[in-house]
Amino acid sequence: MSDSIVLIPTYNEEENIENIIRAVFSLPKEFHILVIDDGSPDGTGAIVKRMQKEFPESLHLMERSGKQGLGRAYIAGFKWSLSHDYGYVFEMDADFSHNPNDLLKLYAACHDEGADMSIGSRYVSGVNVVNWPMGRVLMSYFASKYVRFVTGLRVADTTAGFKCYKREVLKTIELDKIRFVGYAFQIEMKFTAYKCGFIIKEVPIIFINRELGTSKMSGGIFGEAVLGVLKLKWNSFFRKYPKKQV
Ligand SMILES: Nc1nc2c(ncn2[C@@H]2O[C@H](COP(=O)(O)OP(=O)(O)O)[C@@H](O)[C@H]2O)c(=O)[nH]1
Ligand SMILES: [Mg+2]
Repeated sequence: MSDSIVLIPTYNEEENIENIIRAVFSLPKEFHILVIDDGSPDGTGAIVKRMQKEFPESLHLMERSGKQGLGRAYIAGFKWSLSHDYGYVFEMDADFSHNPNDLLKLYAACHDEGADMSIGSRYVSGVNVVNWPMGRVLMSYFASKYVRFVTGLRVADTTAGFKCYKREVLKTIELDKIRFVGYAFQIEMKFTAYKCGFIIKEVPIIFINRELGTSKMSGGIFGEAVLGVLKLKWNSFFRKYPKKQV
């Protein structure tokens, strides 16, 4: 049994999925994995099923019908994790933009250093993004500044999707009230955790653009974030957030 589960959402990641699973399972600490696959036409799910024979205890697969967006996939994964006994729940991409070795740093921040949520952050010390086109780096960097300005959230990398949550955070945040699906989903999760009084810690990481497969994010996802942040802030004036139990 492990106290930690790594959620990996996938849509057409046949080039990456096997390697990322093996990389997580070769870490010095034991992590379990839940792959949340949105019916990838390229057969990502079938690869995971084959590997489950090799890792029957530690590799889990949730198959969903059709591409429903990153946020929906994670919400389903969070609920699954809560119905099992995991104390630490991680978000990680399948494409090696997030280095699986950094799971250990994210875990340490929550397990040993008092954080309730830790974030693998690209912008906590300079800009640590490798091989993204300059336009995308600038967009992501200034998007984070914009989010900080509008929401008051004191996090440098607000759209980061490499995270660790203590179980209590996911139990307290009302998951059914989380509405966004793309980058805005990542912002909404951090903002809600902050409003509930949880301690958030950023851990510096280097984000490397994928070498295999293609990005699934689109302009619509970006648009959702720009307006979504304003909505999030506005709605927060009228919402009573559940508080962290001490
Ligand atoms: N289940 C699921 N996974 C998704 C969806 N969209 C993206 N992903 C996965 O989310 C992760 C990040 O997506 P990616 O395309 O690399 O985004 P980028 O790094 O921002 O360009 C990858 O593991 C994708 O396979 C979706 O709609 N459903
Ligand atoms: Mg990616």
